[in-house]
Amino acid sequence: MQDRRVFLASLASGVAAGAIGPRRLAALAPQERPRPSPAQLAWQRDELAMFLHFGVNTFTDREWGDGTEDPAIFNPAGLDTRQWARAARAAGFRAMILTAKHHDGFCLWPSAVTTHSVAHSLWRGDRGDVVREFVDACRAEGLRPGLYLSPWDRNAPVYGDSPRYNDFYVAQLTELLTRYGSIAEVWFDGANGEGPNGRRQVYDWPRFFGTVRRLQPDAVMFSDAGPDIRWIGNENGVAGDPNWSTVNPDTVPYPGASGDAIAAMLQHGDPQGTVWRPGETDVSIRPSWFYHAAEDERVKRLDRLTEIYFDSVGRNSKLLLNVPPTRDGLLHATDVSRIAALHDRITALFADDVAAGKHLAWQATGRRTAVWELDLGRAVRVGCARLEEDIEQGQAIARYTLYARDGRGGGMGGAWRVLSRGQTIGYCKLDRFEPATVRRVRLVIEDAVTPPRPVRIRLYEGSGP
Ligand code: FUL
Repeated sequence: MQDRRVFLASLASGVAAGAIGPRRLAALAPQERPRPSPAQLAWQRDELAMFLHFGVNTFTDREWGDGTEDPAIFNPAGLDTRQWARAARAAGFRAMILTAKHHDGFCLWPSAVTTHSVAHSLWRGDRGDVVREFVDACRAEGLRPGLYLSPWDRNAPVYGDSPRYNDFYVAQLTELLTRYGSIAEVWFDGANGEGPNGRRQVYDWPRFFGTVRRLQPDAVMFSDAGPDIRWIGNENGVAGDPNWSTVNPDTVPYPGASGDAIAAMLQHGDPQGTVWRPGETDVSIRPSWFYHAAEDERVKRLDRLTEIYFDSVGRNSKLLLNVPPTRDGLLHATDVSRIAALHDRITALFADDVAAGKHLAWQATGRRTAVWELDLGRAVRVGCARLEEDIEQGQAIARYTLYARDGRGGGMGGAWRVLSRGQTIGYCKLDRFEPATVRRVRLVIEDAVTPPRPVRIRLYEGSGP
């Protein structure tokens, strides 16, 4: 087992775009630090993606189906994937990920290797294909499609007969990755239950990852163990603080592994990490992942969603917010209005950057320290900062303090006071603080893992709830 783990880890790091060998950071020149691939950059810049849990569980009112469902129960009479995509786009989402197959094994596309699929439901005769309608809707609304294909399959008779199930799973991956055009993200969860024969399935992760790379070289792969995107380590909508996009791949050898060191690596990443593998924060807008009418009054409130946004996007992560379709095949009106309200609030909070164009000199004060000053030109009230590193060059900042003074008496007056302190920044760090009237702002970089580069500072009046 140990050998296999080491092998998997080295494969995962080798498969990761931009991966470098497991040398110590101290030996690395800045240009050797891990950096994102174009696909990882595009993934991060989406900021918001919608997760859609949909399948036989929607009709049985369960969260984990056991694979014995009659396909005939799947009958979303009013299914309208354009309604999903329009609601997502209007609320600022840039990607969507659909559960093409959950643990029950029921396929939302007509898979040739199983009868547990939409092709054996009554919906749309035997011609239904939810994945096709989903991908078409994404394209029509300019969203990037992603697919979740559960490795754990409680229906497949060959599950637990490892080589045979791995063939079966690769056949399903191949169908999904060859029939529907470009797929932006492939989502592997780590759940791994007992097979019907009592044996555990040993997944051939190297083969799965290799299949995706070969068939969709521009897709990112998500799992606890990447190789491109890592799970953030919880389903509460909270990324770690700090949250490094670099990891040590040996710490999380395969999806589904657990332990304290793994939990910490998922939450925080590792400033010494040798591989670029940013964290994705998945959370449901409702208590459960699948739609249950009993939860219609328990859709997360706007303030909670705003907190989640600050704790994920605002901590150098990406938010994957689950909005599950109903039995009609539509997003519920409450959920749609809640994501629209979130969008309105975020848009209002970040409407007016009072620091735009106001940066003064960036000054290196040491090999790993620097100071960056802004003159806002007039006294303005601010309550929130958005800090951004140029992550195309990697992630460097390890500790900073944001100061301001009110500038009374011609711009230089008033004492410097602390607005916020933090550790790393990465793609986006959102700091909220007690609203203050400020004129001069100073970002002091107190530590960095490589010589720091100028940070983009945006300042806003509102601080949110
Ligand atoms: C987990 C699954 O067991 C849950 O049902 C859900 O799909 C979540 C996003 O991933 O591994």
